[in-house]
Formats: sequence, C-alpha cells, structure tokens
Amino acid sequence: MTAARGGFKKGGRGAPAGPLPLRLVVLAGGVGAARFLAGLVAVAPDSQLTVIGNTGDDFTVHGLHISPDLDTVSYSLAGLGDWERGWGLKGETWGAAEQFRRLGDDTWFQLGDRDLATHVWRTEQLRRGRPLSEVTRRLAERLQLGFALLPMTDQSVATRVLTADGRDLHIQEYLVREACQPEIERIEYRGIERAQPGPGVGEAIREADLVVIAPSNPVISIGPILAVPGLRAALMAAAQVIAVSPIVGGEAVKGPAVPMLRSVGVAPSAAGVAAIYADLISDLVMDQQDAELADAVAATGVRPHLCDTLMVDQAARERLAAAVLAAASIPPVRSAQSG
Ligand code: FO1
Repeated sequence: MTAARGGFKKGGRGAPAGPLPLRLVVLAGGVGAARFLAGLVAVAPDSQLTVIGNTGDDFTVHGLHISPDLDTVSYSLAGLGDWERGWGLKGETWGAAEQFRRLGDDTWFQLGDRDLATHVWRTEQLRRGRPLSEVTRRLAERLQLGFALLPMTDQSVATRVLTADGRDLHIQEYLVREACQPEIERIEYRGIERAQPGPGVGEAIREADLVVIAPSNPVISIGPILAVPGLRAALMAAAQVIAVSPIVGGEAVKGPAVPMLRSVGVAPSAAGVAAIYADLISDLVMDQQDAELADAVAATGVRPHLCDTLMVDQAARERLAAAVLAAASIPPVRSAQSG
C-alpha cells in the first residue's frame, strides 16, 4: 500500500486528487465484514484504514466480557480466525467448555480455550478501569492488525430481540441459543440513548475520503452503529458513503438478515438494503444475480453497481473490494486476483 491519494466529494465520481493517503472507514459487523476487509486490505491503495465495529452483540459469559464482532474482525485480519466456522480461533480446543459443563454452567455459547484467553485478558483490562476503546486498541496492537479498530461506543449497548411470544432476548440468546427460531416482534438497541461515539469514531467518519458499509446485517450489525447519537449526522456529512448489499437473490449470505429486515418493515432484497441506507449512501454494490432490482435501487436515489458479491475465497473477497473502490472511482493498488 504505497500509492498516495487525496479526497473527493460525496457522490463524486471523478478521480481523487492530491498527495494524501486515502482515508478509508469501514462500518463492520462480524463475518461478512471480516471477509470484505480481508479483500480490502489486499487491494486498497496507500491508505489509513479505520474499522468501526458493532458492540451491540457484546455479551457476558462466565463473568467475561465478549465482543464477538470486534473479535471476528481482529482474529480474521490477524490470520488467526477460523474462516469456516466464521467465529473464534483456528486450531481451537474445547477443554474449558467441557469443564464449565461439568461445573453446571450454561455452555450454549461456546468459548474455545484460546479464545477464552482473549476474554479473560479483556475483562481484566476493563476491570482496571480502561474503556473498551483503549482495550481494543491494545488488542489490535498486539495482534498487529495494521489498522485502527474502534468500538462504535465505550458505553454498554445491548441489541435485544422482543419475540412474538413475549420474551425479551439478548441478541446472542436469539442467534445462538434459540437458533434464530422465535418470531420477531421488535428489535431494540438498549442503552443507545446514553451512548456516545467512541474516541476517534466521529473524526474518522468526518475525515474519511470513503466510508464503506460492509456486507453485514443492516439491522443487528450496522443498525446499532448508525443508532449511536451523532453518527448518522456524521455519515450524512461524509465525503462519500457506499454500501455492499449482504442480501443476494432474496437470501442473506449468512445469518438472519431476512427475518430481521422484515421485522423493521423492509423488503429482504438489495432494493430494501438501498432503501434502509438511502439517506446515507450514494452507491450500492449489489450482486449481479439481482440485476433486475437495479432500477428499484436507482429509484431510491442510490446508484447500483453489479458484481459477484459472494466472497467464497480470497480472490472473490479482493474482487468485491476492488468493485467497491471502482464504484468510488479509486483504482485498486493491484488488480484483484482473477481467481
Ligand atoms: N456463534 C455460535 O453460533 N455459537 C457459539 O457458540 C458462538 C460462540 C462465540 C464465542 C465468541 C465469539 O466471539 C463469537 C461466538 N459466536 C458463536 C459468534 C457470534 O455469536 C455471532 O456470530 C455474532 O455475534 C454475530 O455477528
């Protein structure tokens, strides 16, 4: 990443001018964002990358603070993640989970032995009074990520799923323990009104040449980030914001985006994704399988860009990242692998 670039205006399609490194910001959930980022860091020109991560999924298990989306991004980009499972570390063993089970603790949310060390370490740092942003900065440094990973906020926010049968579930209970089965009545980002953008979050968005909304779940991964007071306004003032649709052919690439979008009254399609982000984005990168939806996307005032968005391997991740840069008129530093 050595070439140098400068800024351009919102919706601008001309080549960026000037000698500054490109300032890229990615709004990220878990696995979809991690895959996209693996492509982006490979093809982006000389740039300062800031990843703003969802913490609405954060959870306490066995007394430990878990930040699933931050960990999925950091493990994956540090080359330590289990790409197949989509979460946790590769080469994991499960001795601690077995012992927790023996001791009578709930083990539906599995912590591998190596992963456990991260949570013990993070919890201890938090216990010493360090904010999550500081703890995450130290973790990113130790894993040599090479980019800034910022939690969306230092305050505690919990994504809750209120079910049609009257239950109030933490998002992890809904996703993992209940395997996304309950009918959703409503989704809440509890605590969001007291949240402030984490240190550096607003500045990174304001100073960015390009903000990319990763192909993550718009409701439970990106929704909490957008709901942090002040961040929508910062995005509306940003130079250029482009999203990647996580919905292909009416299906989520992974996870429960379809019932989630329905629960907020949005069609589970690329056109629905365009509608949900329409006031923030100038462009949507969407799958070529959804070509017939391009006009519906354009009708929301968002420019559609068609390509293969399925990130089946590293070559595909790089092609998608290159397509996003192309949508912003930024040539990749090298051609994406042809596969
Ligand atoms: N997902 C599962 O489906 N089952 C698990 O037991 C599980 C454990 C887990 C532990 C640490 C971690 O960082 C993530 C974990 N995940 C697990 C993934 C996670 O719950 C979700 O995929 C994300 O929160 C959604 O973005």
